[in-house]
Amino acid sequence: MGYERILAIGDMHGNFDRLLSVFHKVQFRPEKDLLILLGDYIDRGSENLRCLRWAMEMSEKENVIALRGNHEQMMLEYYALKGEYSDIWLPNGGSATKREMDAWMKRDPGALRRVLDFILARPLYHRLEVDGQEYIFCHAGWKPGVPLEEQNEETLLWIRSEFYRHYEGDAIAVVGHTPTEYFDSGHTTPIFFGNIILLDTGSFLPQGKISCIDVLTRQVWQSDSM
Ligand SMILES: [Mn+2]
Repeated sequence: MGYERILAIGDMHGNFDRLLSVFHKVQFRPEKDLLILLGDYIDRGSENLRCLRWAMEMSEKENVIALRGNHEQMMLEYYALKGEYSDIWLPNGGSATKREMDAWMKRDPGALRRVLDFILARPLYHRLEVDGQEYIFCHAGWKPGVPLEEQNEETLLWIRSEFYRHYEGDAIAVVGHTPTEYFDSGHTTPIFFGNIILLDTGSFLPQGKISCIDVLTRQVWQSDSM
C-alpha cells in the first residue's frame, strides 16, 4: 500500500462550491494518496447533481473510493426499489434533487440509469490496515459487537446513537451522517470521540462546512465559509 495520505471527505449534500473549496485546499494526488468519499453527495443543497456527478467522475479514478450514503439509498429506493424508504426521499431533500434529475433526463434519457447503476455499485464500507492500525470508513456506523460482514445495509447507512454510545472497537471509525452541530451547537469541525471520527460538519447548514481529514496525521481541511 504505502499511501502518503489517506483522505476522507464527509457529507456534501449538494453544496458544490463548498466541495470545490475544500478539495482545492487538499490538493489530492491520485498517485500518492487514497481518497474515500463517505457518501451523501445529494439533497439539501442547490447543486445536488453537480456533487453527484463529481463523485461519479472521481470514482473512476485510481485510488478513489466513493461510498453510498443514506440519501443515495433513498434516491435508489424512490426510483427503483420501492422499499420502505421510497416515500421519505422527497421530504428529506430529494424534491430538489428530483427536479434537477427531471431536467437532466429531458436532455439525456439514459442519465437516470447511469445514476442508479452508480449508486448500486457503491460499497457500504471500506476497511484497511496501516502499520497494524485498522481503519473502517462507513457512512453512518455499525452495530457494535457484530462483525462488519454481518451488518445489514440499513444499519450501515442509518445508525446513530447506538454506534456513538457503544462502539469500543480498536479500529478507527471514520463516519459522516450526523452533523457535528447536532452534538454540540455551533460545532463545525470534525469531532474525535474515542476511536470514532465524525466528519459530517453540516455542509447544508448556514455556517456549515465540508471537511476532509488525513486519517494518518489527523490534519483537517475545511471549506471556506460561503
Ligand atoms: Mn448526511
